[in-house]
Amino acid sequence: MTEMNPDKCCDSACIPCERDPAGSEPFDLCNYVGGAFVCHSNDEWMNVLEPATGFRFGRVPLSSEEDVATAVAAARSAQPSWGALSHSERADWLDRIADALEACYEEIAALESRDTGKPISLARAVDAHRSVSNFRFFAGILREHEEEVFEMASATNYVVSKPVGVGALITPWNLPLYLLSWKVAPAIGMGNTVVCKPSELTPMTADLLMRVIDGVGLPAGVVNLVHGDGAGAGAPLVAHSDVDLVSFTGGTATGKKVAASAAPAFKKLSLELGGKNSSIVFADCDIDSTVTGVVRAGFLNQGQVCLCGSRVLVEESAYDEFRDRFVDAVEAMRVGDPSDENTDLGALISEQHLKKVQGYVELAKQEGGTLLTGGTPCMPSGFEHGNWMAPTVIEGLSPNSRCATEEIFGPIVTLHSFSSEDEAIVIANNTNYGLAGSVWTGDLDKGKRVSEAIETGMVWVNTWLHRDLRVPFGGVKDSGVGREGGKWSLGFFSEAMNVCVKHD
Ligand code: TXE
Repeated sequence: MTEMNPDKCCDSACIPCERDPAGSEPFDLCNYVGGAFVCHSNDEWMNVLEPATGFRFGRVPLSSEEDVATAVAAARSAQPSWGALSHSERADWLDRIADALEACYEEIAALESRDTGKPISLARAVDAHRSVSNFRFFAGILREHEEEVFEMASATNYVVSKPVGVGALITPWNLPLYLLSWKVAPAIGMGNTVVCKPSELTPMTADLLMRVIDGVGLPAGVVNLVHGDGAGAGAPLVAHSDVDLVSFTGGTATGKKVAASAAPAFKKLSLELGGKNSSIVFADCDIDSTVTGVVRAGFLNQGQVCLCGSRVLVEESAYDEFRDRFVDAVEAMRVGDPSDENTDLGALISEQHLKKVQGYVELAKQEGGTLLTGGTPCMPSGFEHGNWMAPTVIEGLSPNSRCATEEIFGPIVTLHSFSSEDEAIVIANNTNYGLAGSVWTGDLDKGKRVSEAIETGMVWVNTWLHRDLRVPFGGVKDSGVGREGGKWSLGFFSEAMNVCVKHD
């Protein structure tokens, strides 16, 4: 690992360049290309800051188009032999990676918590757990995967799933390893080779995954990783002529750029983008479990999950009681040190993002909203340089207001009332997004009926983020294109071919 070059330290405007007290972190990250950790071609770096403290605890390479081209070439040369393996041989490799990840479970949780600012309890229960599960799950369904056969009177049709080729896997900062593993596992499982481009804001666990992959001895070039920002590395990767497939998770605005770049070359494309999801609360719900569930849906990961229920629609007759119980529960959440086991909410990802989210508090006031709680920075002592915001609940906004229809991606929930099932559906559908949602009711038939009427990709009834990895995951409208998950991932990361054999 290249030692940090002190005179390349950050400029005077940055936060004190304090190393992690334990001093245990690899400070300068490298790319991983062709089975080796390599330096990037220029000397451009970006500081990796702890969201909670603002301290720098690493530097990430700002790689160039040249670095991207080298990684794509390594993936291309490895693809034929990797693609020639059987599903079960590749499934064995996924299990080896899962085993090795599981062995560093606590390291994943601790690193993810430091890199994203999320509470350690969440990093352990969600990020670390799902990263291991993703590899295990796809190993399992790969082994079960049987090619379909369609018989005719005079012929037999065999469906053959062939690798697509070289894939670009681009991931965001909110669930770094959870989302990267969600793409890597099925992509290589179906015989593709990949170039990963994690978010420059949260590169640490992507680096850990490369160390795990290197450690298990995965054939060189199957998985490659280029660190960098969107313009310097992401865009050249999507545009590279030898990239056959792009799986992107991130913001809608960026998704449009990715689509515009990939479309002319007819690259296979999956876009998991933003969301503005409704939690619909009917008067006949179990209010205790609903308050708990809707608070979790609204504020998990400081509201930085595309599935978060950031607009809460409550049936008129239950509104006052629900609102009061909801605000009490929000105010009971502990905001603080992400490494503290008792912390419920950590820091937001960056100062820039904090300012964006705080801007919506001001906008809400201009749009006629009333702050019921939060809306202010809340610096836990000792964390003055962090990106802190109290969980915020706003009522009185029109459901058509910008705050109620634009993705804020922070700890802000708006409350709205509705008088009928039909009105609830109209409000839920009045955003440009269509990713997820939840419905809380004692009448399960109504729960299913209302869910199906919402223009979205997935809805939970009386629960939230209850995940079966076999189901389709993805959205409609500005929330993206395509589905991943289970057989949908296997289908996306392969080309289905039909061979028709005539017989007498
Ligand atoms: O996403 P970006 P960010 C939403 C949320 C958030 C917004 C921005 O609204 O505020 O997206 O988040 C790379 N070509 N979600 O900044 O900018 C970039 O380097 C190719 C929802 O994380 O879209 C990073 O690796 N790549 C989302 C990745 O794209 C480019 C979760 C995502 O960056 C690129 C996170 C380009 N032109 C944010 N520009 C969800 N659906 O879960 C950037 N990148």
